[in-house]
Amino acid sequence: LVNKPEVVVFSVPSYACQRRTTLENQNTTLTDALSLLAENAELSNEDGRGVAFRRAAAVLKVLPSAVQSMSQLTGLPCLGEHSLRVIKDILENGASNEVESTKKSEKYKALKVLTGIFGVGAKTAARWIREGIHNLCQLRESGHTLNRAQQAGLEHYDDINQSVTKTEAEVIQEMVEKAVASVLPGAQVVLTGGFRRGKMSGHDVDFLITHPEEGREVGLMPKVVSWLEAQDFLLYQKTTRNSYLESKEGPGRPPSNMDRFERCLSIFKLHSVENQAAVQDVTKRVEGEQRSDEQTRPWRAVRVDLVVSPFSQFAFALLGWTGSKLFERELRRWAGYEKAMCLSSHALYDNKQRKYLRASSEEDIFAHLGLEYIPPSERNA
Ligand code: TTP
Ligand code: MN
Ligand code: MN
Ligand code: MN
Repeated sequence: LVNKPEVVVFSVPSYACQRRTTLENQNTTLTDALSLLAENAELSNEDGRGVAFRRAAAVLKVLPSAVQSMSQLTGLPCLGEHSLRVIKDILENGASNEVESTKKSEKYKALKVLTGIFGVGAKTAARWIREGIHNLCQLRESGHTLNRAQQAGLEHYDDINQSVTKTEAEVIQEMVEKAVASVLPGAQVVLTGGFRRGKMSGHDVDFLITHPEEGREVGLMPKVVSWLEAQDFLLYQKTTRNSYLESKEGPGRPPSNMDRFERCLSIFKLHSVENQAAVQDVTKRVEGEQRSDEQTRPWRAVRVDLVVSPFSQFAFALLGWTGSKLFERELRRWAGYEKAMCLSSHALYDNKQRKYLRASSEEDIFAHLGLEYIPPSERNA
């Protein structure tokens, strides 16, 4: 008998919400390449293509070892013709022409720079590029009127495009907890988004706020914002009120990806950790800021998202705001296609039983959906 060389054949369930995706990834070269193509598609308003590349990358993220040959990929879900071609190029030539030329293209570079401005999405960036605006200098010179968010985004561009560390997220968590405790004792603050999934850095910090007595959370956000403003902790904020009740969203109308919670998109003024002590003391704070004119300034701008949820919707809101974005999308797709249910960040509706299913924890929601519970650290699809 001849010993066959060992070829690992992988097997992966097709929905990301059926899989455990940790931050460990044995195929970063392949997943970085596919993620770049996904990003380029999203920035070009081609969401369908973007999702296809994201799904392909997510499958490679859960493989227990590095892919060596195309034959190992036989039977894996979500790997379309295009993604397979990219993978093949990288395995055979060390790089993909399509990925390398995308990275270098003027359009991709301009889209990245312009959408790096807080408040500028793919559509606005595309319009500016058609007018010949490819960078911040050209934008400033164009005389375009920017909205308040974009002005703040431009002003704090470098800070906002520098990733937020776990330590910085923890400091901001303390600031938010203090604000919330001051205006509504008993209210709860939970860190969500990438940091709840165990990431060591992120593009922003996300929080979900609730109160165990339903109704007490109403009107909370403006009070939290006023408190933060009084402490000079905010560089920018825009609060949107809760519009869930008047939306008449529900079984007849599938919910949009955007939820309808009261939310605040903001930019925090975070004093550097060495300056934390000085922030407590107004006299020292003034000294610190004067010193900054000569040396470096003692604070940086950080993007923060605050969301307020009624207690009865808290489990859905927590699941919805923990991400990853692909994991969320896959949960909703699973609910719809496999279970005839409609999942949002507010509720879960069963189309067959024609009723809403209650949940007081994320575990309850996975159980309703007939899925094994996946903890936040394994939702990094
Ligand atoms: P993000 O903060 O965009 O992403 P992230 O925290 O996973 O990664 P990063 O480190 O880059 O910040 O979104 C967090 C979650 O919030 C994501 O799962 C989607 C969800 N979300 C909503 O449910 N509704 C919304 O309107 C938005 C903007 C996000
Ligand atoms: Mn985030
Ligand atoms: Mn993000
Ligand atoms: Mn966010």
